[in-house]
Amino acid sequence: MFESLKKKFTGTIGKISDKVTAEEELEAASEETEVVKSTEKSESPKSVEKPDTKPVDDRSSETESKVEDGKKSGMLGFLRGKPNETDEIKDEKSIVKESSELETPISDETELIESETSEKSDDKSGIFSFVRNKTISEKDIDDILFELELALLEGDVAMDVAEKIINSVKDDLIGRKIRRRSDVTDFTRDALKKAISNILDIESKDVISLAENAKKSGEPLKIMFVGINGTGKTTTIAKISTYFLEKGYTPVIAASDTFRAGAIEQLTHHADKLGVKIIKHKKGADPAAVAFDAVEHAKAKGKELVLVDTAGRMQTNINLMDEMKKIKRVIHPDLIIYVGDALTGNDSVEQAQKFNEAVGIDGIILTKADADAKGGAALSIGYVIQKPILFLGVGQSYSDIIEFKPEWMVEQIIG
Ligand SMILES: Nc1nc2c(ncn2[C@@H]2O[C@H](COP(=O)(O)OP(=O)(O)OP(=O)(O)O)[C@@H](O)[C@H]2O)c(=O)[nH]1
Ligand SMILES: [Mg+2]
Repeated sequence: MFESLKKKFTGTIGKISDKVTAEEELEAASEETEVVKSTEKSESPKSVEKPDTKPVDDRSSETESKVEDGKKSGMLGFLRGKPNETDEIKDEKSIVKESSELETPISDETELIESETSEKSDDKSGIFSFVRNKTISEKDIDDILFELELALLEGDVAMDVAEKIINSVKDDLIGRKIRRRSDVTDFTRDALKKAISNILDIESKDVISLAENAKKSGEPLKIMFVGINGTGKTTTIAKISTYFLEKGYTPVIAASDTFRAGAIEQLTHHADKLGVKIIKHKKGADPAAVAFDAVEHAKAKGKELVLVDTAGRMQTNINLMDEMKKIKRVIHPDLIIYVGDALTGNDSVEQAQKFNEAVGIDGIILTKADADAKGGAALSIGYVIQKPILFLGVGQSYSDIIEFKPEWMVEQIIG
């Protein structure tokens, strides 16, 4: 689930960490070389007659060349990545030691290098993980975040959402002081988590407490399911029935899809398997009348829930959209739930907007999340219409439904 979204975010964390520390490592490496050179110059004036003449002492010429090698190895270390870096740092350290053997006094700067290199060696996250009081700049992260924004858009994340994430991460990171690579990694991960949590932070509905209130009041909780064809409305009603049955509430199902051939039979099949009462009329009957009868039945029998199945309809089909509005007028549902197919990405977000404009949606159930690698709809849909995702459909069996929790989603995609 949402693998591609996860890859994008974790890839970004890695890239930002590499970029921010790589530049600093390079500077640090050449600075260290400079320090070694200046140590030699200031501490061994006798061994060098003129700054640009050849050193008299063979060993100091060897030292010079090793220093140059050290400088190169610092650069190569950056280009090659971690595995060779340990040796290279050791080399630099031994060069420093050698230079101090040559000229007895050990300068403060040399001590500094030694203590820094030993700190590097102790750090398990990598020898070059130590950086010197670096501050993250816009230049460090701009390109990488632009790349992330494009990747999010390709992954069906809505434009507003992608922009909001990028801006929030920028605001959080630019100007942060870091000391080591792990700081960049942690800050970037935290910044992404915060940005995504804010996107998903939409007041949700606790359907169980709504059912409990309905039980106490003696009025059933009426939930109507809407959406375009084939998104999973009927299957979701069977899953939601199971969910409530397990929690001790008894639903009644209204077969208000009187339009599609086989729809009533399909729902009857589920209701029979679950042992749930279904109220149905003939194909072509008025869906609002079926829903009304189901509510009356629930009231008469003291059942806590009415789940109203409706025909799939395109948001452009005016007659069917009007029919849906009529069901709403007749039974006054407590919740209208838009059932969207996660696999259709941006389309399901746009359709949710249209259904919201037409009837007013209270919550969302995204189905087929089990097959959705992109995750764009799950990340964007709630933010775009400012309604909560209540559940995710994660398979084809009755128990394949999970409550949607923003923290869970953040954990899925950032870890
Ligand atoms: N993998 C997977 N398949 C699902 C999920 N939910 C529904 N489906 C499948 O999606 C297909 C359509 O499901 P339905 O419940 O008939 O969809 P519908 O919205 O009622 O369709 P219409 O009544 O034609 O509008 C079925 O094959 C379901 O098994 C889910 O969460 N995961
Ligand atoms: Mg159906």
